Amino acid sequence: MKKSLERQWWKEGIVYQIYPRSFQDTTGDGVGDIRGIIQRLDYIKNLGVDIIWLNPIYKSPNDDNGYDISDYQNIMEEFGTMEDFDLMLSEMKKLGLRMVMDLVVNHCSDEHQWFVESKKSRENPYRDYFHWWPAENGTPPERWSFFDVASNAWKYEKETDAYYLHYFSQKQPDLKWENPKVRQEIYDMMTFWFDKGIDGFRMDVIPFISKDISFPELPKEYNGEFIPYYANGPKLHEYLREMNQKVLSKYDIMTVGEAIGVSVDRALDFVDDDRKELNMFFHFDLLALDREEGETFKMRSDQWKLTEFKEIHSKWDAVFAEKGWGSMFLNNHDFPRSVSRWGNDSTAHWYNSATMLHTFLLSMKGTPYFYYGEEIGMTNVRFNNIEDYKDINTINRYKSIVDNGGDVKAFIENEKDASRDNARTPMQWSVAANAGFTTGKPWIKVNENYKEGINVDSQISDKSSVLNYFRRMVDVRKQNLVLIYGDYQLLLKDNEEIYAYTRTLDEDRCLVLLSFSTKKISITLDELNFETAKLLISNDEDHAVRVKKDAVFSIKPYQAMIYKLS
Ligand code: TEU
Repeated sequence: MKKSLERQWWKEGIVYQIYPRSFQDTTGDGVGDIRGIIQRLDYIKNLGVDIIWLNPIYKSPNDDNGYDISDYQNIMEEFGTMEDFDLMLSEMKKLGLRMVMDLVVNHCSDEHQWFVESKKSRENPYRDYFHWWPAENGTPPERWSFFDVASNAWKYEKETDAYYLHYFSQKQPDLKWENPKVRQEIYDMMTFWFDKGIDGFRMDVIPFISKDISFPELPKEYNGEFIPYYANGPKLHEYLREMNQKVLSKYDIMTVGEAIGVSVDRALDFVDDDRKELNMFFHFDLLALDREEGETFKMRSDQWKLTEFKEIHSKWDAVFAEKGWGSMFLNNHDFPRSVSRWGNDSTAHWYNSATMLHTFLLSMKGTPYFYYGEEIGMTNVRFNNIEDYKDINTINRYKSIVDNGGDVKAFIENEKDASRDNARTPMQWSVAANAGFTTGKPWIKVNENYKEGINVDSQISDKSSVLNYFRRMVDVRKQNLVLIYGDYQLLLKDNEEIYAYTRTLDEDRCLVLLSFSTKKISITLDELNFETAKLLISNDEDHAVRVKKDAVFSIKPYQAMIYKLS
């Protein structure tokens, strides 16, 4: 049997990602908390999902909303206590929900005890936990940083007359994985959480943990493409195998790496079952589709094409056809809301496109990951003013534009589509003040469209809501193993409006038809046998008319349908 057909709970499960800061506040401080998550577990269970992934909840000064951890074995004060955490975990277990935590170990916070010690003196026992460049060796070779105003990943420290490396903000120093003590600390910390009973880790920027630590000067070909030059380093797989052997292999858990910079040809190095490294990862190809070439944050000036979208998914499906396993997602805390980005959030098309995208994620091979609020079709907030943005990424890029006399107006326009804060606004629970998220002042503004039907309360009682479609579609996936394990085959490859594919497992075969168009489209699919076809789901009451003889479909704007063919 193909390895990819071996049944596993993490292949059959559906993941629901929570950004705890924005999910549910119970204390009135305007920040979501663990008690809030506990309060909403019944809601989550009723969605039909199985696994909850929590963005970081560890102690953190919040320079990058928890991705700067100052204590890996404690809880962020704003979120609650370890008792709250233990209660949340046991409540989840009672409901049969699994919990995946975020593992952020390329870097920690500069307020972590390790770094506080490390910067004290060159002789400090923690000195070698981080990458230091002594100033007497001259200015360190250029390294680019994501969140640094000057895009410089080296920060000078006077006390010890040396620079430290930070691929992200100045408050996120990179850990030195080459030091076995660092690795052991991390494995012990992972063991601590597994022993509590968590079910896995999502691994933040995992390919960055290994670097060429001789820090060579960048070659001429560099041209800003930093990933091939100073991420995915020489010891990456050695570390992942060691981590697997020392920790992961001891538990029935799942792992998903955030595989920035990993292309199809290297994919199986991470997730081929025989290599014993990770179970799944998130690739970045889709995320780059609507951005300028080589730019993470700049929107493309022309429109992305459906054929490109199909090509990415077909290419990645093929990689995992025999071994390994994929992961499917359309948004997360780093990228804009899926309906605004891949669908169409105008009044006319919001419902159909949000439900069409649900149909897509839940009918593809690979574990589907949903992001809180996606189930109700939450949209981009599109802030007009820099003061409304809370994300260090936007704020520091803004500062750098101001410093360089750049076009501030164009920057804000770009952020309306590109910013991470689009996806970080509070969960929209009801029409109550602040969408029922908090009784206080929310840490980030709520999207006002909670008043116009984009909230849980209004949708839960409405049979034909985005939310209830989501639940129906979850059911369809669960009832049809073919949608989980079946082979994927693309049809109508060159069609720019309709995404059509089949899924086949032994005798079972489904046809998925998805419109990405604002127009009514006709297609012919005469190569398939529709004799016994049965409609499993459609997001439009007045669903496609199938003319039996020549299999002509007339598909409405953003319509989605799944037919069981045999
Ligand atoms: O993101 C890594 C990453 O590459 C992002 O910088 C991404 O390119 C960017 O967010 C696009 O807008 C991870 C986390 O998911 C992110 O939230 C953290 O800020 C980052 O690592 C640092 O830990």
